[in-house]
Amino acid sequence: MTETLRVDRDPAGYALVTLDRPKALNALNLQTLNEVVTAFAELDADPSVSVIVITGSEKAFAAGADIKEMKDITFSEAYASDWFAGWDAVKRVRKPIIAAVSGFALGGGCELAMMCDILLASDTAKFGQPEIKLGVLPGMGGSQRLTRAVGKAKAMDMCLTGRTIDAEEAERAGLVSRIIPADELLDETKKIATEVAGMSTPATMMVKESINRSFETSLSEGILFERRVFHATFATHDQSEGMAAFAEKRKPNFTDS
Ligand code: CO8
Repeated sequence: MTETLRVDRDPAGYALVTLDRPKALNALNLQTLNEVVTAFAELDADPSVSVIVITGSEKAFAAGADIKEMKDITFSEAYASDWFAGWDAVKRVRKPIIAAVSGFALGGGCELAMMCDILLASDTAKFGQPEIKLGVLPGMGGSQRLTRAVGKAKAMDMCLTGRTIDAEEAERAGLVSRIIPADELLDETKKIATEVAGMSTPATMMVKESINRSFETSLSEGILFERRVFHATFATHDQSEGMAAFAEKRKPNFTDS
């Protein structure tokens, strides 16, 4: 039973996780952290789910870590409990995660979106790392992932001034892959999730693993990793089926095997 989010599995092969703390603009407290990482782990292990979607409300994807919960903790408490290290579990999810962002994605909200694999923005989305205005800095990977996504100049600008950027600027900078009108965001996201879920799941997982490897390794090691994984696809039924279907001019019937 979750209290700060809803989880809906769709027969098309994706699951929709909706952050649901409207009174706090989906601020991420420890309960939300536990519920998100537990839901993600369950969905990652569920063979009926090939893709995970995470979204918020039209007004806010998430307005950051919960400042009210955080404001009185001491350094010792934060250090001893490794405050928010639990979010590292998101990067261990092996199935693709799509973030559908409408409204505010600030601080930890922006950082959660950046942990995902496809980042979709509504035309009302606003991204920012405003922690500097609270006398702190991003603490869930923002200084690292934002820099890799948008480059040093814009990451420094955003993290040092705390300014938010709109969806247009986010797309120009490479932070998001598509902008979708706000009232169509959920439907379009579901279509994209259905499309990805219809691919061979071993192959989509290998795509995720291979692209993410590029952030952790040299180019030549990354290319070698990709080639070995590519070779491995020839051990799957879905590779035979996908290539046979192309030759026979029909739609492939992937079985995730
Ligand atoms: N935490 C807790 N409550 C919040 C948060 C938040 N991050 N954001 C909004 N709320 C609450 C407000 O307090 C308010 O509650 P109440 O009605 O009880 O006063 C309610 O949500 C609605 O918010 P507003 O009235 O402020 O709504 P507005 O539309 O006027 O403004 C904003 C929306 C601009 C998003 C504004 O709420 C805001 O600036 N929020 C804070 C944004 C922010 O600074 N985010 C960064 C937080 S720090 C962080 O994320 C660090 C992450 C890493 C931590 C890792 C630790 C190791």
